[in-house]
Amino acid sequence: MLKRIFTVLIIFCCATPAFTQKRTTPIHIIFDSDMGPDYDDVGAITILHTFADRGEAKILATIASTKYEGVAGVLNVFNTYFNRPNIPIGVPKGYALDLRDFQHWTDTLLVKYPHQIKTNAEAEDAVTLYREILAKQPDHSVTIVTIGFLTNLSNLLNTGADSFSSLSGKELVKKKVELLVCMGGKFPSGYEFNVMKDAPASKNVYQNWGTPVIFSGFEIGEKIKVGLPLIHNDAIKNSPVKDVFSLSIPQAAEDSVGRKSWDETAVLVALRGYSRWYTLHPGRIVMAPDGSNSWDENGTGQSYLVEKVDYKEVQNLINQLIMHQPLKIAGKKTAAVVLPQSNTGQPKIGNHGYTTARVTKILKVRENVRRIQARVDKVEAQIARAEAKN
Ligand SMILES: [Ca+2]
Repeated sequence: MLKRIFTVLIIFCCATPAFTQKRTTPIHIIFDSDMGPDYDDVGAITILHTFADRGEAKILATIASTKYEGVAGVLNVFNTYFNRPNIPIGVPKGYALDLRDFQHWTDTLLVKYPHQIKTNAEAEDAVTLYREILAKQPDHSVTIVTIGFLTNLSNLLNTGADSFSSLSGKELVKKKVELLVCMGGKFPSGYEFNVMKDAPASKNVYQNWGTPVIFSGFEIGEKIKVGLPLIHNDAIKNSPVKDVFSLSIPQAAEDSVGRKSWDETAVLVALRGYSRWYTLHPGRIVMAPDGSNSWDENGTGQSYLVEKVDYKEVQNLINQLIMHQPLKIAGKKTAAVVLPQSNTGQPKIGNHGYTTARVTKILKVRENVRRIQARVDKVEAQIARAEAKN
């Protein structure tokens, strides 16, 4: 029992500062997401930027744990929409899953919203980016929130010294990271998507991660359903966040009262702490070879969230947070590209009429237009130089 109390105290004191009050110093955070198969990641990245706009978070990087072509662009769409187009983006360059959404919100966003990073090749290697960023941070200062597969974090642990740091991956994590918040696992036991899709990576991380870990388990986000206030809010226009929920909610009967909020809860706890809404159950996760997990009550260093208040309190809060809109920047143009309208007045995108092939074709046309414009700019510059000489 003493060990359990000690573990709770260690996690509470070291890993979760200023939980219920607005922070005066921002949390330095790395966001690691499988931005694509599900769309709770979209709610999560919105909450991330919401707290950054409030001065409570400094986003060090947004990193993908899936590698379908376009995922770097999708992350860049959200970072650009929230006026942070230069946040570093990482994508796994080695083995990784490449799961994509069935609702076609990712390709819709890439057609409709501005993004400087067009291809995954333009993004940095996820693990290299982790090492580069962690090496520069003060000791024990970084929070990592992972809401996808554990692929990158496992690869990070397996790295050796490089030009960024003489430390191994394990040493670098232990020295620089304060807390890992993981949307993964089902507690006290069960199967969960993020954990089992890359089970060897999950096992490596859970066994070898050298800082406190808080799990937001499947059971936490499952009952919190969000997005209806967002999609019915007429004041929100040209928003990629609203577009994703508007496109996706009608495509699944189970989403009719809102999408489940697994990823949003993890980001919320990473940035505002757990103690207002949850208690911590200490121990350590145990992985089975089939990707399922259980919980070692005698383990140390890790905890999973246990509901403390009515889940609707968190649901209401997340519903509010995901309606956050970018801070107004003087002179900034409207974010979205105007698309042709159908007879019903709905944009002809995603499930409103465009197939993937159609979207791909539009992307190609847009790229051709960009190239032609670049040539025109070049010729105009040559003419201007020639005129200046004369
Ligand atoms: Ca996710």
